[in-house]
Amino acid sequence: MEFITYETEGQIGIITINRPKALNALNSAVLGEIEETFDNVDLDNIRALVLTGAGDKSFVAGADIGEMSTLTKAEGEAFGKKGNDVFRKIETFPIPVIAAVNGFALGGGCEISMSCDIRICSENALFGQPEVGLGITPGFGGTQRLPRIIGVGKAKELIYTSFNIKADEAYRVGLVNAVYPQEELLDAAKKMANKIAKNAPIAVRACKKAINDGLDVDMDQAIVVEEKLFGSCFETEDQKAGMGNFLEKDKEKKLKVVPFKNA
Ligand code: DAK
Repeated sequence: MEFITYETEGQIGIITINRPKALNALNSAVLGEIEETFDNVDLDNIRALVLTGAGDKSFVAGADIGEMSTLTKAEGEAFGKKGNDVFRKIETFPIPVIAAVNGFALGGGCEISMSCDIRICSENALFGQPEVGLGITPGFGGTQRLPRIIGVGKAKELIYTSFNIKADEAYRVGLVNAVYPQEELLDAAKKMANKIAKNAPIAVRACKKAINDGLDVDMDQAIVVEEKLFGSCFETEDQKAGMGNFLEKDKEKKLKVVPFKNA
């Protein structure tokens, strides 16, 4: 692949968007490679992913303005659909995806980070939806995910004004969970991914599905979503081993790490 690096370390995978000439901006080729990378993740062995950008300046500086500038209405819709399909794939991917935002996260960059489950960032990160300044609306889910993550009022302010916010403000409004010095960011993301990977994989996947699917429906339906996924855990070896170990009288065994299995 030309623009994506994918590495695995034990049970986690690290996807790096690598297009330094354009600050990792997303053109059709990059979007295609991101999709292909996710399609090829070995879900039998990998339990969490980290998504980051190459270099120490930019996570993703948006959709590629050069490529977009000459689009017709139909092409614009097609480009928007391509991005949205890839971002939705990330959002609904069976295992958790952590965005390690290591610099600019503007437009499509902010949007791809919001399609991940969790965002952490470096101190030099900058978030924003500058689209109205370019004569367009956020087109890769920004109008939908930003209000869901930080609340309607703040999201409308950021989108209408096209103001960028720095890492500390992103943390204050809940767009990111934590801020790290640049050189510590990737390790922090990997550490979080490894913590996730140590837990029962089927239960973790069920949690992601329960949270995502539950947020799309009213509370009565959401509770049913949770009940079904909760019930499904009782058909797993992980549940038997996890609870069995807890109930063991033998202290040694009780504290033993459960050898969680995949489906
Ligand atoms: N696209 C293409 N190239 C970009 C780019 C981008 N978004 N961002 C940066 N680059 C390129 C620059 O053109 C420059 O290339 P060369 O001139 O060296 O060839 C190189 O990266 C370095 O950038 P700068 O020289 O500008 O670096 P600075 O440090 O001075 O500034 C910056 C960094 C990130 C502040 C600045 O580059 C910048 O403002 N970039 C644009 C940021 C932005 O506005 N991003 C949002 C793009 S709009 C839709 C689908 C999706 C979207 C909308 C609609 N549908 C079709 C429905 C999404 C839209 C967006 O994401």
